[in-house]
Amino acid sequence: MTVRRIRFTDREPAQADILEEVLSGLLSPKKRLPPKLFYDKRGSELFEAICETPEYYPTRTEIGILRDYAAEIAETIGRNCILVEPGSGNSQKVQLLLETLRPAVYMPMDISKDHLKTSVQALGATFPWLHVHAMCVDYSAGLEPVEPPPVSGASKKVVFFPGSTIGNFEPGDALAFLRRVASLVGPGGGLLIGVDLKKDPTVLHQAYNDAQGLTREFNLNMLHRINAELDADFDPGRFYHYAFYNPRESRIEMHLISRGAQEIHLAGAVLRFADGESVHTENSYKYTVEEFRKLARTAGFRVGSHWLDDGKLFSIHYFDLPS
Ligand code: AVJ
Repeated sequence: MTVRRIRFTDREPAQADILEEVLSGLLSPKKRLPPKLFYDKRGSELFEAICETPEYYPTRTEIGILRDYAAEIAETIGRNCILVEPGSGNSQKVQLLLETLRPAVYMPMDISKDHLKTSVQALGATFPWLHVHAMCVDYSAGLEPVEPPPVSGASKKVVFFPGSTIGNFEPGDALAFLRRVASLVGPGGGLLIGVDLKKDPTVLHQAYNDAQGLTREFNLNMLHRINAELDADFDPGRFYHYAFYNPRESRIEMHLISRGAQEIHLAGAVLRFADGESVHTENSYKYTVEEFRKLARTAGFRVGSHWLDDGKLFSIHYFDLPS
């Protein structure tokens, strides 16, 4: 049995689910909003612009590692895998691997339907031999709906999770996520994952406080989005972007800080903000190579090779499960 060359499954989250998450986050004693809400159309564009800034090193560094080691990485994984990418965005990074890796099928998953549709079309045109099964889904709600279609000649399942997106998870949630990946790929399966490394806190600080103010716009865009999609009346001009490295927790924290006391209306609820009160919008955890290998081992993986850039800013790891 084979799949059609391009398939699209739509499980886009309903507005009602987003509203529920936003409300519960903003009604909790420590206000928070989930980082996945950054990525509407404008947010995705801003993120791509952040990746071009001199300060934000992770994306270009990871791309450099993928370029330099594509052949070695592909050889480590082996041909004809079922390649699953949660949070694939514009699928830019996987393109550096496809020609050498030659997967039996590529399964990009993303919460943003427009982004996904555009990138699937581009992939289809650039890689005419490639089978694509795209899914519009919120993978943070679980990897269960991702069960790949049966593909003839497929060797094993491999999850590709670049970009240090794993850094958005609390360490306990990161472990739970790795366990879910392990159960998705099963015996013989693998995980290729990009992880940002611990480094000079000033370098980290600058990466989330770029001089052009794009990270600031990206953070504040969450409020614009909530206004537009959930009928709220945030004045983004009355919030500061505040991002810093918390070395005790090994994480960048991004916050929106209320300038003065204010009341915001959202779907019939009244939200009160004290002067200086924060909405925590993102954590971005940093690991050493050893710390991350340990986490993967705890999740049941066998640790394999890893690849770094010369500056040791970023890491890409391959882990697998014995067959
Ligand atoms: C896409 C989650 C890896 O944490 O560095 C960039 C997002 N936030 N600048 C990160 C982000 C602020 C990014 N991740």
